[in-house]
Amino acid sequence: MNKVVFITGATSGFGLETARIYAKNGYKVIALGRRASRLEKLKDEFESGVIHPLVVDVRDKNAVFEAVKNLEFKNIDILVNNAGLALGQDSVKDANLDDFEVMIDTNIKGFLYVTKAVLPLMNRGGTIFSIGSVAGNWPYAGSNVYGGTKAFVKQFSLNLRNDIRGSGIRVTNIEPGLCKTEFSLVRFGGDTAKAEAPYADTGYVKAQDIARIIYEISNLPANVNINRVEVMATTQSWAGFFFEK
Ligand code: NDP
Ligand code: 8X3
Repeated sequence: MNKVVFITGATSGFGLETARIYAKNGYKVIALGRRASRLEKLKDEFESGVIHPLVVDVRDKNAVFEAVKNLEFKNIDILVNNAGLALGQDSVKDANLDDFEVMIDTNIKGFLYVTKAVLPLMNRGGTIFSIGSVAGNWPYAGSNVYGGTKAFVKQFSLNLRNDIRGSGIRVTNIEPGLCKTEFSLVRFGGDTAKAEAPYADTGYVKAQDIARIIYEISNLPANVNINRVEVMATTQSWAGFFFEK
């Protein structure tokens, strides 16, 4: 019997590479995202019946619950709650309130809708992954609401572990630092120069690296729960405190 993995944000970046690694290793993959054409392309990479596209906006509560209710799979082994985004990196004073709301609706509310909808289908021994961020652990200028949403993801994931005690379901929060995906392109509204700048003249983690970490953790023995994993590029570290002079 093939194991089943449910991945949100499977059209790009971490989610896409995570879908690929599980599909290559014999899992059935439920791949959720808004861009149907990308999900179809992913489906065509594998034999029929491996990738199951789910075109859903995680911000749409009814659509999330309806899609999960209508799944052909009634048991899920792994949930990768990955869909999310940052919009802008301006100070609170200058930032756009609508952007704040989109981040909250996607990274917090959408994340919760998926968790609530999928949790009843999770198998004993399975794993729920949430994708937090170093931004949920460390402050930086312009991270304001984005970092706040990822701090929520971290704390909620730790609390979820307590709530599902006895279920045998594991919960792991992955907290990546600088990774090259479409994340920055989205954050800076499609401005390629701004999006490329963070990656110039430095190293970064690749989406395939995060996918591998998720895959390996899910295949640890069932008695082992990794609570949190913070992942940075070898070239990323801290700049220290700032003192106004
Ligand atoms: P990408 O932009 O490459 O991928 C984001 C994915 O999220 C896409 O598949 C997108 O699909 C999906 N998504 C966004 N909004 C929605 C929505 N409303 N409904 C459904 N799907 C949605 O970025 P990453 O792969 O880098 O990001 C994945 C996660 O990792 C995010 O939660 C991000 O915050 C986090 N992260 C990223 C880091 C980085 O440096 N790259 C570092 C730390 C954390 P579609 O647009 O087709 O709906
Ligand atoms: C993405 C990493 O440092 O841009 O979550 O916030 S960062």
